[in-house]
Amino acid sequence: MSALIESAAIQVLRENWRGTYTVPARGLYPHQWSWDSAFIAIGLRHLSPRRAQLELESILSAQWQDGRLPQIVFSSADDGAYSPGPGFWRSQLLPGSPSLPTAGLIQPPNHALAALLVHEANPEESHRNGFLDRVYPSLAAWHRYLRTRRATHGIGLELVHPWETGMDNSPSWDAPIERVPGVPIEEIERPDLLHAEVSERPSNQDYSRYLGLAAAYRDCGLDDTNPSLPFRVVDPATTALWAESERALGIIARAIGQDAVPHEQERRRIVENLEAQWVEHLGCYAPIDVLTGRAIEHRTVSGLIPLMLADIPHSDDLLRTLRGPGFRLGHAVMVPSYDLEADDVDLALYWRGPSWFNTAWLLMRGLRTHGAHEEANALAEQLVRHAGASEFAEYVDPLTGAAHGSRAFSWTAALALDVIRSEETGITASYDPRGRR
Ligand code: 2M8
Repeated sequence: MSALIESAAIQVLRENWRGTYTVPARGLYPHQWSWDSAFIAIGLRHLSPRRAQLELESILSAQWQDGRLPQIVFSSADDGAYSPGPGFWRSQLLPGSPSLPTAGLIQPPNHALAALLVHEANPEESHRNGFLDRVYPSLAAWHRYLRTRRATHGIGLELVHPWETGMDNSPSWDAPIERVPGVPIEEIERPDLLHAEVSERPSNQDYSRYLGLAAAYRDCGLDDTNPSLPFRVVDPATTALWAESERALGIIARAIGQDAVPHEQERRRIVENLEAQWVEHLGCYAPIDVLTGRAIEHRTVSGLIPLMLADIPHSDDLLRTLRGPGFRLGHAVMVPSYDLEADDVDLALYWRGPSWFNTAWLLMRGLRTHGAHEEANALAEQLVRHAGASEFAEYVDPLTGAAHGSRAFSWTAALALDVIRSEETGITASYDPRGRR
């Protein structure tokens, strides 16, 4: 069974490969996306260390002078394939832009974690070709940007657009996005709807505000501290990935003879500050609306992802919430993106209920970190099974496993492959179908 899924996953990654990087999905997402590439590299490391390295190095080659890694690197000047495209961002006109056309926003920082996992898959080859020496300065500059430009209130990374969270239309962003003036609906182009059902994508109303907000950020020259930006949130999953990547940076630094201590100190600070996002009565972490100073009180999968951190004080509470009726660990298909008991949960709509494979993979690591090996094994098994059964769907119904969004989605294939191969090679304790770990 898993041999068939494995070869189908490899086929998806082959078809989506564009020579130096992988598109998330043909049609719907025709460029390189930042956090997708990091997840994809984690799968590619089992096929070819060089290809996994290239995947990461091509996103790093689009780094801005201030250190930011862009949400999207546009593969061509073809403006019609995806909106907003290179003509919207006009990145070359902005100060400090790279030579490649990119978006100005960012995405969650999972890159240093991916770089470490790519290295660990084949340390000899990685040392021989100098991978860590090459990527460390860019990754350190990325984290410097995050610390100096995006952590201004000291409670976590501040994100200025729902796209930056990677969980675009999460119910958490409904209230803060209300403040954003939208562009007129008739100006909106939706090439995405040529490739996905209307009912499975954000609405035109959402897009009106997404575009209005992106234009405001572009027009202030990507000034992260500009007081006129109407959307500013701190998000638990992004904060957890930042901490985990800072840990990885410390390990990378030590491996190449650099000072790991600043990364370890920074990680500790991030984890301490994460506590500002804990909401006791929800039993999970929740985003903060920086402009009101208040927690955004929804139970979403983002608030559970900090489980991947070994030293948080609330791991037992998170496990309880995961196992409870809202997320039904072991009973639902993987883990839903939103509380199944919420009045407005939608089992087919993107980040408002369906189960996603990247969050399942992160939670699987979290379960192992906290010793819940049987549940981690069961989640790993579900991840592989539903990836195959859904033809590597972008996301699935959390009760039935029915496929939604695009098919042949790269991070679904990559992470399923990672789970299968990690067991074979023993490089991480990620998957054991026989439940030995
Ligand atoms: C989705 O987001 C893009 C915008 O970045 C979109 O909807 O057009 C999200 O699921 C995001 O997390 C992901 O990185 C991207 C590409 O897979 O698609």
